This record gives sequence, structure tokens and C-alpha cells, in this order.
Amino acid sequence: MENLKFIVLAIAAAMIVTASCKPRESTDLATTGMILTKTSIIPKPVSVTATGEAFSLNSKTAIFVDAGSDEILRTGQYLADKLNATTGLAISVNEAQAEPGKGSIFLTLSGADQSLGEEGYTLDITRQKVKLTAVNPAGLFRGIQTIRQIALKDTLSAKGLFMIPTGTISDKPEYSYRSMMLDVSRHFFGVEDVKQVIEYLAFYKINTFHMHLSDDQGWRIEIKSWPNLTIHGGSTQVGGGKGGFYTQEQYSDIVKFAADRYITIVPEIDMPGHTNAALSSYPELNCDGKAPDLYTGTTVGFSSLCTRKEITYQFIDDVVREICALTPGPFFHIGGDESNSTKVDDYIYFVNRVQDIVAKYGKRVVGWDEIALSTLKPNSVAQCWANEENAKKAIAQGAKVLMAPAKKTYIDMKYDSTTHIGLHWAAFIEVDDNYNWDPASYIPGVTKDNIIGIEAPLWAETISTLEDIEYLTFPRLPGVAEIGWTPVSLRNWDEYKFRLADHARFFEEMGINYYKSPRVPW
Ligand code: TNX
Repeated sequence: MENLKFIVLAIAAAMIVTASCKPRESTDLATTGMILTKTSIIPKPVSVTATGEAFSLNSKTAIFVDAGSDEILRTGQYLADKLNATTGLAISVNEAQAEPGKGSIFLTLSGADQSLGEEGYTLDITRQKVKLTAVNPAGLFRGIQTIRQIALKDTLSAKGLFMIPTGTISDKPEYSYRSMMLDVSRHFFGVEDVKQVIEYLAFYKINTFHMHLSDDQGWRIEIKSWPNLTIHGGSTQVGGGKGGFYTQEQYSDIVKFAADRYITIVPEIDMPGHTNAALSSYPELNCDGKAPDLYTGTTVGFSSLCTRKEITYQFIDDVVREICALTPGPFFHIGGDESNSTKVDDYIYFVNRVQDIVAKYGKRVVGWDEIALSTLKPNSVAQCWANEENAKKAIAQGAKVLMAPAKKTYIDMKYDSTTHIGLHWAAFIEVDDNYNWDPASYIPGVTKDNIIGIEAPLWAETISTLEDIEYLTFPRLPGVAEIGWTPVSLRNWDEYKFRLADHARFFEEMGINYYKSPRVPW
């Protein structure tokens, strides 16, 4: 019986391979009536032309990459590792001496369409081979995520046969900054958990990982010139657990792990508010010279650095210098939110001085939208989370806006009133609410040209394990990734929800603890 089923499926597969359908414009490689070629790519590519046949991924398949580049070889190996893990095949990676032949997956920078830019790629799939072309190695890395998502498992897969539907995909992102933030301060998450999150980001072509490294409850990155920040300030967390911190070596390891996936780390030191852990570690940072106790609750807005003391700026200079030296990316996030116990004049004076310090170390400032109250440098970025007037102030000063409206992208918000973790001060955010909006028309007067990108922040007051992170992140992260990558004209919840439902197989394969939203047809 099993054998008969196999033969029938084999015949069906052979028919797909030989059937020659007319190429058609589509946003999917799906070919009507042929279950085997149904694909669900997230984020949805810009252009897809399906040709209705299939490339067979099997024990004879080999990956080839341009010769002479360790960087591209690494991307080839990454693809091989992922495909081998999910298929059980042993696909090898080779440097191509000439154009590789039948049965190959070829990753190359030659002949790329220059208009696809920094992260774009072209994928040409025929029955004979798969060819991935990009202007930059980053584009190849984005493109291999598409290959991972279209290598289809079916009954034949038990026999070592996986189908990749044929056609051409030409793809590039809508926004250059597509980000997730993880708060490692309210609860600390170790290096392995962080790397796991970065792996998830890579799968959805997200290119930025914002680490909220300090807050009232904990200081999480070693600063050699101010060691008590972590020894004392990193020693607890919300609820009074033991907290933790990254040594500089561990932070560098995270930076490298992300860079290997073309993901930029944006480190955040939140100031002048959200600084109780620092104030508790060094009495001289307080206006009254007295160090407060460590804090393990979840109230916001009560702490402030002493903005009129010179030592405050020496402290910030040291912190920014040490972190910038470990951070290759162009951004440094200065926080700046909810400084409710800093006078407005002091706040403005403070943010202006801190922008100069960040510039001195060669980085671009990102800050929560309140920083627009100060005099922004034209290359500063205001992260719009709450106050639309602040977003307008930022663009009036020539700065860009990073869209992270709490009502849409705060993935620490509960899905509905029954969600067991998360907050709900901004909204309940079901999966469709999270997906169904356009950054370029969300705030009247803030248009696409003003926007650098989009971020989903995950605050950690109520979460303490990787399973918790996963539950709030999935399935909302794929939607945020699609908003950042795919033009709004190609996005539609009623179509997206079926692709998302299909991604349950990836969530399950990766062991992700996801929320089975009733609004998604799983
Ligand atoms: C507001 S968003 C905060 C954080 C909290 C978060 C909880 C922002 C810039 N500040 O301090 O963790 O709400 O959702």
C-alpha cells in the first residue's frame, strides 16, 4: 500500500516536472491544482513568475558558490546546514570553477541586477538548476531564506526527494531598517537565547537587532571603566531574580553571530531616565550623591541621571566609547523615553550633549520619540512609539523616523484578554491588527521618505524564558517582517493569513512555542 502510494505520487511528481505551463505573473510560485508546488514565502517577494515545473532537491544536489570568497562560502554552508537539517540530505558546498551544471544550487554575485541594491536578489529556478544572484553578499543571504522556505516536504520526502517549484523571483526590501528589539534588562536573557532569537530574525529577512541593555532593573553590559555597573547593577531583575550581564567578550560574540547573518546590532543605553541600576551602582551619578537601592518592580519614570553634573558626561563618554568600540554597526540608541523626573530644559540640554558624544565616536543616534524635543542632528533617528507630535518635530528637523507604534508593533502586548503573559496598556494586538497597517500612512504628514524602517520591540517585564519570548514573538514577527520588506500594494491580510498558517510547519520544525491565534486558518 505504501509502495503504491509512492508510485502514484512519483508519477504525479513526474507530471509536474514535465508539464510546461505558461509563465504567469504571481506573488507565489504556486501552480493551480498541483499541491506539491504550493509555496508560502514570508515576507512576500516583490515579483514572482511561476513556470509550473519543479527542481528536485535530492542526494545528488550540490551547492556552488563564487570561488575565492570566504564570505559567500559561509553563506553557502549556512544554506547547506539548514537544508540538511530539515531534509536529512548531505548537500555539499563547493567553489565553482565554471558555471555549475545540472542539479546545482549556485550562489553568485556575477551578472546581478544592480537595481536590486544592498539586500535584493534574483532567484532563477529551472528543472535543471537553481541560480541565486545578488549585488552584495547580504542579498545572497536574504535569498537563501527564500530557498529555505520553498523547498517543499511531501510524502516523497521520505524517499529523499524535495521539490522546489520553478520560476523567477526578483526581490528587494521596501525599508532598509527592519528590526526587532529585545529588552534584556527587565529580565536577563543569556547568549544562547539571544542567538536563537537572531536565528529567527534571519529566517524572516530582518536586518537589525536592537538590544535594550540598561534600565532601572538592570545594567547588562560590562563597562571596564565602571565595573560596578554590572557587578552591582546587573545583579537582579524584575521580581528579584539573579539577573546577569554580558561580558564584553560575550557581547562581541553576539555581534559576530548577528553579522554573520547580515544583522546589525543596535545597542541601547537608556538615559537620562530608566537609569536606577546605574544610579544604584555609583552614588556620584545622583544629584544628592546618594545611591538608591536596586529596583525590582515595574514602574517607569522615577529615575534620572543628574544632567547638570559634569561627571554624568564623563560617565556617558566612557560607556559610549567602550560600547561603540565593540559595535561595528552605524547606530547607538540613547533611549530618552519617559524621563518624567527630568525637567524639560535639563532633558533638552542632556540629549543635545549626548548626541555630540555619540557623534564623537562615529555613530548615528537613535532615540525614543521624545528626543525630538531637543535639537536633533539631521542624521539622528527618532523611534516613534507613542507621541505623533514628536514624530512630526523630528521630521521638521530633517531627521528620520523609525516606526514602532505601540498600538501596532509592541509585541509585549497581549493578543487578547486571555493571554497569560504580556501587558496591555497600549492595546490588545491580535495577529491581524499587528499586520494590517501601513507605516507610510499611519501618521498624517509622515510619509515614506521620512521613514527609515520599522521595529517590533519586545519589553520583558512579564517574560523570563525563551518560550515566553517565542510566544509573544510568533506569529507576529513574520507580519512585521513583511511590513518592512513588501510594498504595501502587495499586502493583504486575507491572503497573508494563509501563508502565515502554512508557516506553522516551520515553527514546529524549529520547535517554536507560538500562539495559535483563532484568526489564522492553521
Ligand atoms: C513603555 S516604550 C516603555 C518601556 C516599557 C514598555 C512596556 C518605551 C519607550 N518605554 O519602558 O517597558 O512601555 O510596554
